[in-house]
Parts: sequence; C-alpha cells; structure tokens
Amino acid sequence: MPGARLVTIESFIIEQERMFPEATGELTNLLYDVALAAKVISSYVRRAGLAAVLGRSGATNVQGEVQQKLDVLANDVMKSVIQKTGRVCVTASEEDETPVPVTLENNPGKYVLMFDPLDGSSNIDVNASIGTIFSIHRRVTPDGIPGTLKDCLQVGSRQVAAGYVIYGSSTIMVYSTRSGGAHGFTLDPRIGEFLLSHNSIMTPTAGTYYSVNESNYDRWTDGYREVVRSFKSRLNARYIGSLVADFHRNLIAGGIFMYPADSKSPKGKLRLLYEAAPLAFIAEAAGGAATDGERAILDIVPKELHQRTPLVIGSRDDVAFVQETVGQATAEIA
Ligand code: AFP
Repeated sequence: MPGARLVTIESFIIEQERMFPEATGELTNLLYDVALAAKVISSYVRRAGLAAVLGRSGATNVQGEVQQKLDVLANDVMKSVIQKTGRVCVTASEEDETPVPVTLENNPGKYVLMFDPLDGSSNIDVNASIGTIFSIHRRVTPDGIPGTLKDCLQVGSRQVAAGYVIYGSSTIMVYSTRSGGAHGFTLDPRIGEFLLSHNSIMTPTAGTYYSVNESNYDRWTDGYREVVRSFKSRLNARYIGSLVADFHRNLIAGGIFMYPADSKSPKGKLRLLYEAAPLAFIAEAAGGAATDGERAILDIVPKELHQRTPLVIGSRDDVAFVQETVGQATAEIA
C-alpha cells in the first residue's frame, strides 16, 4: 500500500526490546532466526506439490508416528538455521528423540529452543493449513557449555518467548515475549519479509467456535461429553486437525480448541513442551486461557521431553466453562 508505514518483524522486535535497557539483543536475533527458518520452510510448503517433498519419508519419529518428508525437511531447516548462531545451547524437537546440544565448537548460547517443526503433518498432502510452533527459555545450566535435558524441562510460565507460524492462505508468524502482547506478521511474498499485520491481538472473551475431534466422543469422560453437548447447542463447529490452524482461527475469531485425554490416549495426545506450552503462552498474552482440565498449562512442570497433555485452550469464558463442567462431573463420580 503506497504511503502506508511498513513495520518489518525485525524493526518491531527491536522496538520492543528498547523497552528493556538491560537486553543484549540476543533474544531479538533468535526470534529473527526463527522468522528466517519460517521463511525457508514456507518456501518449501508453497512448492510442496512440485518439489518432490510430499509423502512419507519412510521413517517414524520417536512417538512412533510416520514422518512426512516435509517434517524431516522442516526439522533440518530449523536446526541448521538455529544451531550455529551462538544464541542457543540446546534445541529439542518433536522429531528428535533426545535434545540436540550445541557443541563447544558452535559456541553454546544462553537460550533453549524447542519446536514442532511441522505441525499437522496429516494435512500436508491434502493442501490444508499446517504450522510450526516454538518455545524459548533461558538456560538453567551454566553458560558456555552445551545445554542438556534439564534446560528443556522447564515449566511453561518461565518461557521468555513463544510463537507459531501458520502456512495457510498466507504465511503468518505470531509471537509473544515477556514484554507482553501477541503480535502477528504476514509474510509479504513480493519482498520476502514478515510485515506487522496483527498488532496486540486480543482474543474475544467468549467464542464463536469449538474445535474438537468428535470421533473420539465415545472415548471421553462424561464431563467432556457434557461440555460438547452444550457447545453444540450454542457454538459453531470447526476442526481442521492442525493445531496451529485451529488455534489461530479461534484466537482471531474467538473460540475454544480441545484435545482431552480419552481411553485411547489417557495422557492426552498433544505434546506439552512444543505444542501446548507455547500456545498457552500466546493465548494468555492475548487474554485467553489454557488448561489441561485441572491446572493451567503454564503451571505444569514437565518430567520428560515428549510428555503429552490434555489441552483446552482459547477464549477465557469458554475455557472456564470446560474446567467447571469437567470438575463437577469428576466430583459427582468421586
Ligand atoms: P500430526 O502433526 O502428527 O499430524 O498431528 C497433529 C496434531 O498433533 C495436532 O496438530 C492436531 O490438532 C491433532 O494432532 C489432531 O489429532 P486427531 O487427528 O487425532 O484429531
């Protein structure tokens, strides 16, 4: 738009950092590294049907799930962009069995980056929206040496930044830091830059949509069945099966996403460290909420890297309704 003030993600992050005179600029640069990796992944996603990257890689990941070629590619892109900058000490990914420490040769930094490089892989081959989710912590082990599992196993409330990228009708990156607010940037393909498009996102306190895989209905507890019966009578249903896409729509339009524990996945299906916790950080920054049905997601202390959790996330009133209804149903049984 001629004459409009274009705010790049870089200038926005730098402006935010100025609010903290003690900041060294490292987090700013790390966020910018993530944005760079997202641009590379986006370029593969956009050419996916042409670039021989569709389909299965032939391997399974640590969760026993079939890895898609794009999953593997996105994981490699994230690591190659991030690992040699001297800003992180360890990375952890849904696609890697164990944390990947940054070697002494590559100069371990003070941050920890955890990510789901390509969320919603079952949607890759059918051209539906997919995404990348990331979470950043300060390291807790001493500086100057490679990071460890201990750096990764931190409670969500200690995140210093988190965000996601959605590869949808356009590519959008949303992030939040401790300075507050959730901010969205749309990748302008003409200039290859993320430009500010959603400043200080505030999610409606009550939603329009509910998103849940209702084919699991018979496996849920009575509390969740009751919740969904109530939602059916007053909300509209939307479910893509890509957490990032379902979350993003509900964040902007108002709504709730749920993946409760069920008899098939008694601990829930989604991963705490690189799906639930970063999105909970964003949800709270935008005035929403996230719970596992009992506790705030940001209060859960992880015990293992690939820990799973039930997830209820979105508009504050709707999340509170779920917590109350599920709590009452549990109390009646007890
Ligand atoms: P994949 O990345 O393995 O496709 O998993 C996607 C996901 O973790 C999350 O993005 C979806 O919300 C959820 O699984 C969908 O699960 P169901 O297919 O069981 O509804």
